[in-house]
Amino acid sequence: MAAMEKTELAPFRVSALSRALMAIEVTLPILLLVLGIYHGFLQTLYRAGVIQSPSFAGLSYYQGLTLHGVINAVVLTTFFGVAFGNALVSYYLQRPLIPWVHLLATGMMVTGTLLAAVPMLLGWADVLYTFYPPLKAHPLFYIGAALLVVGSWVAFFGWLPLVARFQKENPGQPLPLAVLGILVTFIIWFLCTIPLAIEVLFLLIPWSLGWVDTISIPLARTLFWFFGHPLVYFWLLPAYIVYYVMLPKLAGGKLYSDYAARVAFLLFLLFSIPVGLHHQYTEPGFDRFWKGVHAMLTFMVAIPSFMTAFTVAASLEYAGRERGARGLFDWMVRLPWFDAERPLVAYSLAGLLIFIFGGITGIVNASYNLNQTIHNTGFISGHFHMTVGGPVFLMILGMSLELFSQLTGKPIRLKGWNVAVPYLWMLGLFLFSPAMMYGGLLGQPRRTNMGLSYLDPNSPHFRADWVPTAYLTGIGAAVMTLAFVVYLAVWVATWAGEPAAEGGYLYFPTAESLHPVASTSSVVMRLRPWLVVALLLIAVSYWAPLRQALRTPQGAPPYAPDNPVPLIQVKK
Ligand code: HAS
Repeated sequence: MAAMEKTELAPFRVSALSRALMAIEVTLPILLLVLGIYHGFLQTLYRAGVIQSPSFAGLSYYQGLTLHGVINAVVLTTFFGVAFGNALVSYYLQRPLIPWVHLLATGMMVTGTLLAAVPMLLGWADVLYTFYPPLKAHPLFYIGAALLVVGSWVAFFGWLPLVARFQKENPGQPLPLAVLGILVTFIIWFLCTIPLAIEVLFLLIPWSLGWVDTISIPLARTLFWFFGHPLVYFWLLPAYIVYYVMLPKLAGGKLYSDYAARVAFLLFLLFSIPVGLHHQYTEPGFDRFWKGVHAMLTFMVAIPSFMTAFTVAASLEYAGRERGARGLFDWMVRLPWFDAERPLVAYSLAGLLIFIFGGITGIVNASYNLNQTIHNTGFISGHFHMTVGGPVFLMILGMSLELFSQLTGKPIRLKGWNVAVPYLWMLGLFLFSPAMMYGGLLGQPRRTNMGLSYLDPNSPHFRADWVPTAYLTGIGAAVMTLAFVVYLAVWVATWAGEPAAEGGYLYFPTAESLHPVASTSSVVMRLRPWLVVALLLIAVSYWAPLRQALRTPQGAPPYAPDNPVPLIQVKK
């Protein structure tokens, strides 16, 4: 018999403590984002030759790029994942979070972020968000990053007893889809941050403290990418939760298939981790065979996204037809694209449209031979801005504002402006990313602290064919920055407004499934078997590459990009 899932739930009132902590979790990263976005914009101005020096505003090129990447890709996404998870678990399980766990988790994350900010602002951690050795940071940077990650683990562990109690008290009732989604997200996160912890604790911190002089580059990079690709699904899956669970209802319809949504989340659990070598195709020391295995598995991890494209499009078509659409494409027009009362629809639709191109370019990157052409070029920056800078970023903006409004009881102000933000951002991104990618195909590097010299006709590095793409990138980034400024205005107006209701009530509109929900005895209702297969796949795919990384010669001294001289002498 098909299981019964309760979709409509009453608003859930969180405790005063949780309310305050969640408000911090959504507000702090948005404040830091001001710095993150500013430095992203500066990168493009510098690359387009508009600003003359890589040390504009007192910060070096690599320092600005580090702030941009770490704030946008690590701090913002981790805080949002935890805040959204806290809200989903509280609402869908209708249970309060464990107060001391919530306090400990948020406290660790905030402390870690502040600790890591100090060396970044002082220029002692110009190591970018990948903190690849031989770039070396001050130990505080690594310790701060570790605290941020462990804080997010604590939050996740705090949800598990609530899930167990829900299952005990509701036999025969499936885990709400949103809860399954967030659990899969954080299981992936937990598994993939273990190799990161090993890299930080056993390689980077001792090296940074000067206990050892050199570091193994292949091993550090392999451990990093063991973490670094699954990381992108930690970013993406919260957006998928909204697309599956809330968007169909907000658009006026139903979720096409709850079953397909569950399978997609579970396939992410299987395939999002054993793929990291696709970031290392060009690195020596690993057998081609294992690079090929990771390439095949990377194509597998695209499947749940293809399923999502189908299921979400079918749900949207259903919604469009419920709204009176006729003919083949009319349903697209009927969707509430600009409904200021349902801004999450705009944030979702813009994100989905962008992700069509972000996803396709990911498949280009994954192809072993095509990757040789685009690796380390602007093509990669074009790709990831249409993924993490598309669906992920827009969902973080849209949902953070929604959560802020629910926690404070203050209705969102400047509603028309708010609904314009995702489309303005999309417009900017559709100039920025293709220009970056085309530049990449012309050979433009993905990072450069020689920006101006490429555009200066008097320089020996001058490349006339790079000029138009560098300008277009800058124009696109200006439009994206404008979109963020509008968003900030909406945020400030909302914050400054009067509450219209008591704050602290969480409510998420939730779609029913058009097709029956699977039986609770079905394998898609159980996490454990999928977890076992996921662990097996990880073991098989990483066993040999890790051995190969350990076998390659050890020992690189540190290197500072803005001062290209080794910082310390290697002891003989
Ligand atoms: Fe990637 C590099 C491959 C997805 C982020 N990626 C990166 C980097 C980042 C990143 C940050 O194989 C740079 C890392 C660095 O610093 O070096 N990526 C892939 C593949 C996918 C993929 C195969 N990436 C993502 C996502 C990211 C992300 C998601 C962030 C959130 N990526 C690579 C590879 C590299 C790489 C190589 C290394 C390259 C190198 O050489 O360095 C797949 O998961 C993509 C599958 C997606 C799809 C799209 C489905 C479309 C959907 C939208 C449907 C639209 C609808 C709207 C329904 C198949 C779901 C309809 C509505 C209407 C109204 C019409």
